[in-house]
This record gives sequence, C-alpha cells and structure tokens, in this order.
Amino acid sequence: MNSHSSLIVEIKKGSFIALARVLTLVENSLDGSDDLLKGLKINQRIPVIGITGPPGAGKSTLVNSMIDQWSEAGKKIAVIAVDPTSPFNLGSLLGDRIRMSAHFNKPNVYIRSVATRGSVGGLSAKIIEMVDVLRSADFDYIIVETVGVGQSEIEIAGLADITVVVLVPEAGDEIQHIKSGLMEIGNVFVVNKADRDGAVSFANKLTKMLHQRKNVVPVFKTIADKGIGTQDLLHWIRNAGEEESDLRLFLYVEKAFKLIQNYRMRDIVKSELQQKVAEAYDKPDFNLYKFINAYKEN
Ligand SMILES: Nc1nc2c(ncn2[C@@H]2O[C@H](COP(=O)(O)OP(=O)(O)OP(=O)(O)O)[C@@H](O)[C@H]2O)c(=O)[nH]1
Ligand SMILES: [Mg+2]
Repeated sequence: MNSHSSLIVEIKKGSFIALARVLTLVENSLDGSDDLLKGLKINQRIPVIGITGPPGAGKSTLVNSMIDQWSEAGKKIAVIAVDPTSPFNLGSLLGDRIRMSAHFNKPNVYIRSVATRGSVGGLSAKIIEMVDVLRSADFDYIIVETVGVGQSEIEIAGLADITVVVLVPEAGDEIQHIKSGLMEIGNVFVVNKADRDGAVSFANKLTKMLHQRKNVVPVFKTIADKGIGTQDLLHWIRNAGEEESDLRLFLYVEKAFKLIQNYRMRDIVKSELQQKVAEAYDKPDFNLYKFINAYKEN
C-alpha cells in the first residue's frame, strides 16, 4: 500500500493527524494531491452546512453553540472556517495550525481555518476539495463558515447541502438593501443577537420577504453566545431530510464547473501576467486581444 492510500485508510479510521496532513496536501496542491483526491471514498451523505452572513453577525459563536450541542449528543463535527477573523472559543485559533491540533482534547471536533487572502482564484475549488477530504472521514456534520461579502456567499450555495444565513436585528432598517444574493441562497435564516431590540419585528419582516420564495424558508431567532435558540435550528437541520435530486444535480454541476475552472487556470499567476503586460503594453501596436491569444490554446 502506498503512503497515500494508507493516509486515506487512516482518515477513515478517524486519525486527525492523517486528516491534517491530507488537508495540507490538498490545500497547497502538493505533489500527489490529484491522485489522492481520486482515491478518496467520499461519503456524499454527510451533510455540509454552509454558514454565512455579514461580518460580526455571530457566525462563529453560532457554530460553537452548534458544536457544543452536537458533540454532547456524541456527533462528530468538522468545521472549515474560511478567512476567520475571530477565534472559536473551543480552543482553535485562526490559522494557527499548531494550536488547532491542540484541539485534540475534544476528539469529536475537528476545526481547520483556510486563509484565502492574497490567493489568486481557486478559493472555492480548494474548499470543495477539502470538504470532500472531510467527507471521506466519518463525520456526522461538516460546517463551512464564510463571511457573506462579495462572491463568497454565492459560492457557498454551490458547495453546501444546507445554507444558513445569519443576520442581526440591526439589519432590520436596511433589509431592503441586504444583498439579494444573501436573500436568495439561504435555505434557513437565523436572526442572531435576539437579545437586542428589534429582533422580533426584524424576524417577522424577514419571514414576510421570504414568502416570495418558492419553498418555505424558516427563520429562527438565536442568542448564540448563550446557546439559546440553537436547538430549534439543529432540529430543523436534522429534519431537512434527503437532498432533492435536482439540488444534488445543481451541486455537482456547480462543483464540476469550479474544479474545471480552477484546473484550466492553474498555470495563470496574476503577478506573472502583470509582468508580461508590463513588458508589452507600452508598445504602439499593443492589442489586448492579440495578447491573450497566447492563453487560449494549451
Ligand atoms: N449580544 C449578543 N452578542 C453576540 C451574540 N452572538 C455573538 N455575539 C458577539 O458578537 C461578536 C461577533 O461574534 P462572532 O461569532 O465572532 O461573529 P462572526 O459572524 O463569526 O464574525 P466574522 O467571522 O468576523 O465575520 C462577538 O463579540 C460575540 O460574542 C448574541 O446572540 N448576542
Ligand atoms: Mg467568524
């Protein structure tokens, strides 16, 4: 058995050390990661839950509360935090891999942060691959937390079986302006910081707005830092049921698209591109369309 297939076996058996090694291989596209991905025995039945919403809405706090309740019930949970700006209080801290592994004292929880700042493209392809690695271990739930700004919230919908959008009562005044992307992708909404004024009326407003959607979209109120309201959300998630086949098709297409896009762009490094443009653009006959022709064939 070569070392990669033994890593895959170790992951299946529950080794977090093997898991961390494989995630690092995949995250950095190191030698052998392609073959490793092809060798994965991916359990598509493990639900992937995307948590997104504006900065500071309490996503990580909510994730902590979910982990507390699930791990109490004996569930195994993996979390991928994309660009975390605040720590998880269970012990893992942003991007600090060594401290993350100190998290072993909670054997049912694996948390990994992924830094995407400065990387050129490929974000969602990496996350897709890393989630599939986690799906080849025996977790009960996989959570992916991303900040809902820019494109990331749209991308999370192409990755997660269930997308949870976390908002706060203060968003009430601007509800008309909440990015329509966020409003469209949530399968379930959470009004967190429900200890603050306006939570009830905001939740009602939100529910009304969501009536326009084809399916019923529930709205839960939580006080995540006190663990209040999380149970109802988890109950809903547990009963969210089998994926609809058209949703599964949608997810496979989205993922295939991202992976192919990433593969086709793998040789393009923006800094090198900049250098090449810099060398060419001052010439009197510079034409961008002729310039990019060189990139059309490979
Ligand atoms: N009052 C109140 N504060 C909360 C609640 N939930 C979280 N917080 C606080 O809100 C702040 C932000 O919480 P985080 O969980 O870090 O928010 P986040 O959405 O993960 O933030 P980013 O990852 O930076 O986008 C922290 O100080 C939390 O303690 C809540 O229900 N009520
Ligand atoms: Mg966070």
